[in-house]
Amino acid sequence: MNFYEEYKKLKCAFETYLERSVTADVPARLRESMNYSLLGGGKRLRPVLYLSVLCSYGITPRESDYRFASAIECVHTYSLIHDDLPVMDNDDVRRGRPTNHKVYGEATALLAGDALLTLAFELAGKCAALDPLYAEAVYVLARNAGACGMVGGQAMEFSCGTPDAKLLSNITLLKTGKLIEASVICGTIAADRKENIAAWLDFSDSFGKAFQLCDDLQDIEKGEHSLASVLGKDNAKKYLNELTERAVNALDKTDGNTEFLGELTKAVLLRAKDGI
Ligand code: GRG
Repeated sequence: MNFYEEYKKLKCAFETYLERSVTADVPARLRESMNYSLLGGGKRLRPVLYLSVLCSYGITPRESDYRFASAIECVHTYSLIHDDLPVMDNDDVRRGRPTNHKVYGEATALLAGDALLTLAFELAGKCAALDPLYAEAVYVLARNAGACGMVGGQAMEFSCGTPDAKLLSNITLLKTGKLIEASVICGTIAADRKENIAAWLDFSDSFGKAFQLCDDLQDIEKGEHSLASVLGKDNAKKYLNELTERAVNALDKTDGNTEFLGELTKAVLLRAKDGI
């Protein structure tokens, strides 16, 4: 199986589980709005990262792992819905479709985001209730998603005017990096390989920075203020290559079979996510 086939297989197995996340007893319009964003495409990068860490240690993902991976995707989806709202980025289009609030209105979109964030911790909490191995992963997900993580990064972006390169890097570390870090570290915890956490932190640090830079580079022509625009296109590309190399090298120290993750890193960061 080549890399793209393997990615598709993991993504499909995950999506089959994800489809069951929002149960039929949720009020109809709220359920529709939640599923509009949760099941409306996306690369599923964070769940795939979580599942691939397990696979790197020869563990076939268990039902609890698909459940935990769904929790991570629920957090990601809520952040996108809220980020698109008029009070935040005011975006009309996401993944080539109208944003959630354009279809369901701002109140329902806000509630769909709230409900997805809550559902995330219902799913993650169920994993921990069934197996204490996941308890620390719930803590890591909460910590990285919240005020000291992703939400904190978003808050800094809104309150800092025009940030310089250092501040932009700090914002990225939190806003984009912390949920990627949580995906990788929760996978390490679920694999019961905490002795390898330092190497996975190294990997996720470089991956997270590079992922945001990659996104910045795709939008650089729009004239948005970003780390890529501050560094300039050529320097940003050079830095992206360096970070990608650092991420791939960090994988060597994780003590697992990381061939797939190495391919994933290069596909996401250097091939502009082609085929994913
Ligand atoms: C808490 C409201 C709130 C926001 C948190 C994550 C975030 C901050 C905002 C989302 C907007 C954004 C462009 C963030 C940068 C990270 C990023 C590139 C997100 C998009 O992730 P992908 O490419 O999305 O994995 P798909 O569509 O593939 O799921």
